[in-house]
Amino acid sequence: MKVTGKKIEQVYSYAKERYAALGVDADKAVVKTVEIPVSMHCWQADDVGGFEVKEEGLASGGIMATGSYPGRARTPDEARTDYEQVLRLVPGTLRLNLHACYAETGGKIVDRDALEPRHFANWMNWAKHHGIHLDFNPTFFAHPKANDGFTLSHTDKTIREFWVRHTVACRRIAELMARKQGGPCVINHWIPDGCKDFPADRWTHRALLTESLDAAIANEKSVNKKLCLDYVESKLFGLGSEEYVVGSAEYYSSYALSRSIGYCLDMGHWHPTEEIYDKISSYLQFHKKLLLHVSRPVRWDSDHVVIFNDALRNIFLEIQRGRAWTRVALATDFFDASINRIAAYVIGLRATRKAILYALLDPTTELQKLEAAGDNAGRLALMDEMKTMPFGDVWGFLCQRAGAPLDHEWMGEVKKCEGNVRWHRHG
Ligand code: RNT
Ligand code: ZN
Repeated sequence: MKVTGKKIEQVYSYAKERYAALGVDADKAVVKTVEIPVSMHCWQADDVGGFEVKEEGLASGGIMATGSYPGRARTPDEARTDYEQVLRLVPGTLRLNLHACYAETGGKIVDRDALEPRHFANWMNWAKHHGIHLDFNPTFFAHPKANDGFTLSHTDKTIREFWVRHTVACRRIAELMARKQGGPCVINHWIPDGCKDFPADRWTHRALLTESLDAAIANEKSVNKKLCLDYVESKLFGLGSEEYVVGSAEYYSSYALSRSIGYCLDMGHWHPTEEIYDKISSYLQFHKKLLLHVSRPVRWDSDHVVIFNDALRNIFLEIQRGRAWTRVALATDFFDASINRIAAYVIGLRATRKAILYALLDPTTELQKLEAAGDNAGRLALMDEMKTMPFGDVWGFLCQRAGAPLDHEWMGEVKKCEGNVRWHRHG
């Protein structure tokens, strides 16, 4: 059934009244929701493979996409075609979050420490053409010098220095991206460093990591820190680093705070039942800004496609209730190779945008009033009633206004081009 534009406006105007009765301005929420930038990760399109010309002896380095659904992007052009379709199907401001291994070096092997902005010229031109900004990440995995599980914290100085040079090279690329796009570029540093079983020395790697990060970031003055916004991402465990991860939450939150750089929390990087919503108001007492990696762990850091669930809504509700929207940067981080990859993007990005809208429609003032009056039952009742408010009608209106399809429409478009892709893309 085709829902007409007029019908969407009619149901929206009823929904708007319902929210207004709770002191919430739905028009404002809709406008603000589409303005909040969400940085879309480049790596769902090709299963975190990257496009660099590779040397021998690769390892997965702690990241692995599972599944073999056809249609993986095999070239940067195929990936960009996929992103373009995603941009058409997802409402709101998107950025593109690139990894260094997506460099285009014209068929030549260029090692990670020799990467230059020109290797990302196609990406910058593409982004400019589509009016979107870029973010960036050094790639510390899938490389011979990451094969034994340590990079910036390796006990071998030459290996550490290689990765320090890579980090600096990436920060220069990020700075240039920022200059070209006329706005800062977020660069996120995640390293896989750690080991499978009990190390006899947990201390040395952490001390070495501090030395490397200081050399590459804190004391590296050649990069403009207003343009290149550095974040460090913590993790509890990874594939092959189950017992010990050098860059733990305690390590990186302390490092970031002591060096005035940003801290990144990924939703999947904690104990299995631990969620991050409660951490936001703690970290933001002391940190200036947080980068949030929007992901969905299923029993472990599995990077499932993000859906509109409590874990996601609670994060954005926290940001709304603390009026902290300007103090967080949002980036998606999931990869599922077992389903259509464009659909994966659209599901995850639309869910993220929905959860932002859901939070902006929260009757925060009313809830906080009830709490101040000691009416805890009233607070709980209103929180639960919000779940059956006509939220979907506001979301439908937002999609229409942003020129994006409604929820029941976009999958048809993905299916239409899936036939083509299945036919052409092998391997
Ligand atoms: C890995 C981290 C990291 C990566 C990307 C590809 O556990 O979550 O953010 O997913 O850098
Ligand atoms: Zn992450």
